[in-house]
Amino acid sequence: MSPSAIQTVPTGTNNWWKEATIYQVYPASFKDSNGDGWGDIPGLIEKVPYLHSLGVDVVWLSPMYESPMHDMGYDVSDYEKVLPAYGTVADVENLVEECHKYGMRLILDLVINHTSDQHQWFQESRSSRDNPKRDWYFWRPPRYDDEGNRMPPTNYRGYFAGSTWTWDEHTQEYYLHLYAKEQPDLNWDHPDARKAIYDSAVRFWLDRGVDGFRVDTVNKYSKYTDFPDAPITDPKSYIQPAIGMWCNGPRIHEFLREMYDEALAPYGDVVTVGELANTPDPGHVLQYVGASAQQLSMVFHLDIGHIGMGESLEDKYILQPWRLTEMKSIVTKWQTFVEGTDGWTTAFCENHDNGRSVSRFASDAPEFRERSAKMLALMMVTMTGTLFLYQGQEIGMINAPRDWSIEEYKDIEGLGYHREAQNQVARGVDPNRQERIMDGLRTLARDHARLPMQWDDTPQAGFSEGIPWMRTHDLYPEINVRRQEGDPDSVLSFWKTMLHLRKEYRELFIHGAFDLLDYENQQTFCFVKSRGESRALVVLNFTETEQCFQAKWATGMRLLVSNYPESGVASERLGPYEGRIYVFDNCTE
Ligand code: TEU
Repeated sequence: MSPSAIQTVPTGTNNWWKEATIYQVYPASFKDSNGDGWGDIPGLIEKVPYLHSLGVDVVWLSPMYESPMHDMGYDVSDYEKVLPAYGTVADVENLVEECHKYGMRLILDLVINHTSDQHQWFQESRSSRDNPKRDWYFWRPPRYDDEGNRMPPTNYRGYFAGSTWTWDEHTQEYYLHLYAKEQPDLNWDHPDARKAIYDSAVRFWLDRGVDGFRVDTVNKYSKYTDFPDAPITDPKSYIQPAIGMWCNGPRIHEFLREMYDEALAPYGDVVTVGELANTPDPGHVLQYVGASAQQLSMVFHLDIGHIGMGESLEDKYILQPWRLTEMKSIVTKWQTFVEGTDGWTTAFCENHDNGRSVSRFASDAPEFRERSAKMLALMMVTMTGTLFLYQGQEIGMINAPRDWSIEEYKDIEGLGYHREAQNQVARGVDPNRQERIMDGLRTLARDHARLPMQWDDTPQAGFSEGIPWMRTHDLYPEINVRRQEGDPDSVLSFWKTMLHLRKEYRELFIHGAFDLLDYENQQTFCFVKSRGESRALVVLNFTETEQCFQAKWATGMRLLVSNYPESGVASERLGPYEGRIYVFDNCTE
């Protein structure tokens, strides 16, 4: 069947992206076409038909720009060039064409809170205090303690452990970086810097046919530039979490509106999804995603990714026990906050910054892995909002084996926490912190999402004919696309069916109102979706033992789908990790 004949999200509809399924590709780990061990864009192009057959409408490509790769491309040294290991600008143009040929779209990752320290802009800025680009970044003089020791301008702790300030010997000042020292923060208060960002990072790619962006750290561009110290919340440390000093700053909505007006709106139907951190108030979120705000199409709410993490930034990778009511509260909040508004929401449970959902929220034990993956699929496809799927989620990929050593972990964030813990142990500050951090990384590390995609059972899972930059999962012979494509009972086949069902029941599943049932139950997650006369009941067992739900909820409904083929509608008993969807009859479009 020719690509053009294949049905996708209806084009030309109002806000086409609301009904789209968006699939995130982490370029380094998706498909390597030339055997250098790195995924690349020609490899991704080869897989566009696979993504289309899955039911993907939009590909979100994580950063593929030129970069020293300290943060796997989230440190951009040239927005207008492609990392040679990934390919060329022409390859991206070919990818746009291939996606469009299948009625699909392509969005890129917009990393504009910071550049790489190797970006020409920063190289000029750091060259001298009077360089015209000096203030395109944040430079501040040192402070001194009572003993005359030089100290950073503030006590801020960065995301990757350590201070957010690095000393520059050449110009005798510190520069700000919320992330790695190789990721200096751009000063959005400088109008010339903003204009250059719009030209180089945004228009350059929209001019090449890209359909939109996932906007990295979208609410961190406006800092409190008087740089007050953060409150002391960790008395044993000089550096303190300071997220409130840079999230939702005084000019953030002005900046995002300007970017919308000047760089996005002129291109028409451009979709944007912002990565919104530390914004618990739904009313504030609407200031970003309300259609009338004209800033962003939608945002990710990161708190589902924080389930099981330590409360503080310093303890992020100290694994915490979590209860299902925590997930229910988070999901309910972001499923319902747009009702009656002109805003829109998103649904995701995996991305490149988080451990695998089967391992984190259900069970990757051999006897439960597939049912867990399908149960989570049932939850996700019935969620209101634009649905995001992360590479490998469709085949039930799981976290790296717990016996892998720290040497197999490559991510700057997790390694920063591990190194900090080693230092704390060495200093006698906290003797078992290193083991606790390692235990947390085995579940929560960003690395788990970055193992090579598992295509088949040939060496390296068919990802590369070379040696991959990151170790391939030991279970790839069991968990891979080719094995599942031929199996009607596989996780992959289930996801394909579910994504099709989501489109068939789009009014109910994508646009319906969400109502939680039985909040206090710590074993099952049950909710109703409704739209006009249409109703769906979703019942999910998040445990490895049999659980009950109240059969009366399903009165008058028929079983639409279960991840247990032998389920019967009469049974109010759910097997381990069983999920079901019931609907009222004739409630499709
Ligand atoms: O992440 C933003 C961020 O703050 C991350 O630390 C995230 O909150 C955390 O890992 C928990 O999910 C974005 C990118 O997604 C991430 O990969 C980059 O490292 C970061 O920005 C810097 O660009």
